[in-house]
Amino acid sequence: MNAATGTTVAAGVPGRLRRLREGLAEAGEDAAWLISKPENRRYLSGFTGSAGLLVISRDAACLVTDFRYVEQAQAEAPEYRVVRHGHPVSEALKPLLEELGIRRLMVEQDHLTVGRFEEFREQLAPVVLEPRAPAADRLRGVKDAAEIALIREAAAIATRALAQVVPAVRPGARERDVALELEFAIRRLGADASAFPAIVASGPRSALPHGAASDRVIRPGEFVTLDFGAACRGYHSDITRTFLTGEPTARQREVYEAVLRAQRAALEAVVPGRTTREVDAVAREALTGAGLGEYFGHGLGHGVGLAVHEFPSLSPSAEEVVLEAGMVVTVEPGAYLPGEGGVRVEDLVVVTETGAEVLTDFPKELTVLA
Ligand SMILES: [Mn+2]
Repeated sequence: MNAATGTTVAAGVPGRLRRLREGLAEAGEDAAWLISKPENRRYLSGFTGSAGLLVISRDAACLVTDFRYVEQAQAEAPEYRVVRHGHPVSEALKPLLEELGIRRLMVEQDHLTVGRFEEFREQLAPVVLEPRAPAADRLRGVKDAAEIALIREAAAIATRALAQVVPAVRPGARERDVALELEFAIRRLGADASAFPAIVASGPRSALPHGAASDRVIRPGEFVTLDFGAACRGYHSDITRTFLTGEPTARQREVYEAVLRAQRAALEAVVPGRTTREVDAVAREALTGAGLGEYFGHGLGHGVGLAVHEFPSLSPSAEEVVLEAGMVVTVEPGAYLPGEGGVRVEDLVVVTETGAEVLTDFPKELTVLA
């Protein structure tokens, strides 16, 4: 139960199944999805275990899992018929597909391994496997109130953790120790885990967009980028702030202010009906206008939910998607100057009916820590 909304995330399962089946109608009555991706398994069933396959046809919803998870699956996934499998999995899967009249199995092409695919193709014949882009990935793009409440909680924990850890970001501290402080704070504040290993990148390493925390000792007068998040009951947050460990040089101030202006302009542009590419372009043009366009080599942002990086992608090279209320995305422009250092400012926002609400409420003005 979620205290904020009075609902559970699993309460959304029937609606999610209905939306997935709308897509199945076109595929034909002998077709079913075989869901293997953990996030989609959880999203479509409510089952939180680490192993299991969903078989979803027009009329049936089955969760095939092993001895360890049968009881948990029955409790967490009441919409599903739970089927226990031994080894190989096909010994349980094949008769199930026969019973359900399924002759075509759509598999998640970006998740099922080649080994699993070959094994199932041989052992499940004459059922035909059809690799597909997972439809559930798109369904997950728009969050319901219970999901947004968990992401909001994960974001609040991350911002509170950051406030606690800022005093540890100072000359003489090791990047690795700052990352450890973040980990402690996140867990102490009630998260299940960090969303991902924290990025703590100082000095020239701040020019590495994904500089994992190293043994490097932070020195005076450097940029230090902290990029991290919290995980709460399957849902994630993601935030980045860049600090300075000394009075800024003119160049440092110029680069920081340009990134911050681009970030604020892009946040303003997050409105339902606008597209991912349009919002990306707002930040990109702002940085290009400041002479820093070539130093912003990644997309503006990404969806966040059961996965840290998910649909939709706010990038000039990804599929263009129209923003809708309920989408949760990051807005994270950066400028990375090789050998010098870099700046990124990232907020997590939920798209509302009229714009965007920032979930990672933490100061963004250039902050000197010394
Ligand atoms: Mn991010």
